[in-house]
Amino acid sequence: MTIDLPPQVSDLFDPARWRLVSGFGDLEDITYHRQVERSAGGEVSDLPTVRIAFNRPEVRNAFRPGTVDELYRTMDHARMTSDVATVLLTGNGPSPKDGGHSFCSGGDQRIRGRDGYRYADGETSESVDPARAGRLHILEVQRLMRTMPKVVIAVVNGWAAGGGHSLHVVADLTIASREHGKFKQTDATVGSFDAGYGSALLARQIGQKKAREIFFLAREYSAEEMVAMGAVNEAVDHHQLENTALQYAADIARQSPQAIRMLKFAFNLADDGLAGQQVFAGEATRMAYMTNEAVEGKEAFLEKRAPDWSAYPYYF
Ligand code: S0N
Repeated sequence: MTIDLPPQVSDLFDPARWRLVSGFGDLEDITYHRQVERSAGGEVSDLPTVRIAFNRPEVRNAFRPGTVDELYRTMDHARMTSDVATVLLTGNGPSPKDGGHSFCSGGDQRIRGRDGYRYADGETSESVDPARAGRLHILEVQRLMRTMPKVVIAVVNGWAAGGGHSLHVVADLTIASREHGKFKQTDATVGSFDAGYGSALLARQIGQKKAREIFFLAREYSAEEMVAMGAVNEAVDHHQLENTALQYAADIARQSPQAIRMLKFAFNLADDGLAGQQVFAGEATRMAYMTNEAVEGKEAFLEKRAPDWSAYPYYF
C-alpha cells in the first residue's frame, strides 16, 4: 500500500509525522501541518500538535504583509481547533540560494515604511488596498500568540533576527538548534523598534541590562548563550530539533488542558495588565458558569424568582 505523505518542506521535517491541514491550500509564505500517527496499514490519526512555518528561506524567512496575514490565519485556526494543545512555530529551509538556516528575520525590508507598501508579488498601485498599507500587523499575531489558550513553542532552526527575534520572545517556550540557531535584535540597525513585547517582555525574562544590550548593540548570540541568559529553554543538536519540540508537545499534551491555559494566562497576567486580567478572568468566568451556584443565578432569572444562594457559603 502507498502511504500519501505531504511534500518535504525543510531539512528537519519528517513527512511521515505530518499531514497538510485541509482548507489551507492557498498558502504561499507559510506552511501549516498537523502532527499525525500513521499505522502500518496507512491509517492516519491526528495528534494534538500543529506546525506553522515561515516558508521564504531565500530571504531568511522575512515576513511581508501577506506572510503575516497567513500566519494570523493559521494561528487562529490552531487556536480554534479544540484538540490542538501545542503550536510549533518554526522556519523552513535551508535557503536554496546559499544553504543558510533561518527561523525568521523579521519584516521584509523591501516592503516597509513611509512608502507604505512597495507591493507584494502581483500587486500594483491600483490593486493595493490603502487601508492595508504599512500595517504592523505582526503585532496582532504577537497578541494572538499571547492570548491563545495553547502553548506556542518557537523552534529556532536558524536566524531569529529583528521581528523574528520578537516572535521567539513572545512564544511560551523556545528550543533552538545548537549549530544553526542564532539570535540578533537588528531593529535599531534598520531604524525599527519593537517597543512592546519584543523589548519590554524580553527585559522581564532576562533582566533590563541584558535586554538593553541585545537591542542597543545588535550583537549576535548563540543558542547556548541564550540558554545561559534564560531566554531559551534548551539548545539541542540541529537534527534533533523537531524531535525535541515534539517531545515537549507530548509532555504538554499529558497535562490537563484547563490547567495549562490557566497557567499560561496566570504567567501573562501581571505583565499584560488589565488586558491580561481580562483573559485570565474570562477563563475563570467560564469555569464559574459550570458551577451549580452560577446555574442557580441564571435559572432564577429565567424563572422570574429571587435566586436562592443558601446552598453556597460565603467562605470555605
Ligand atoms: C538575518 C541576518 C543576520 C542573516 O545574515 P546572513 O546569513 O549573512 O544572510 P544575508 O545575506 O543577509 O541574507 C540572505 C538574503 O536574505 C535577504 N534578507 C534577509 N533578511 C531580510 C529581511 N528582513 N528583509 C528582506 N530581505 C532579507 C538578504 O537581503 C539576502 O538577499 P540576497 O541574497 O538577495 O542578497 C541578516 O539577513 C539580517 O540582518 N537581516 C535583516 C534583519 C532585519 O533587520 N529585520 C527587520 C527588523 N525589523 C522588524 O522586523 C520590524 C518589523 C518590520 O520591519 C516590518 C516591515 C515590513 C512590514 C511589516 C513589518 C512589521 O513589523 O509588521
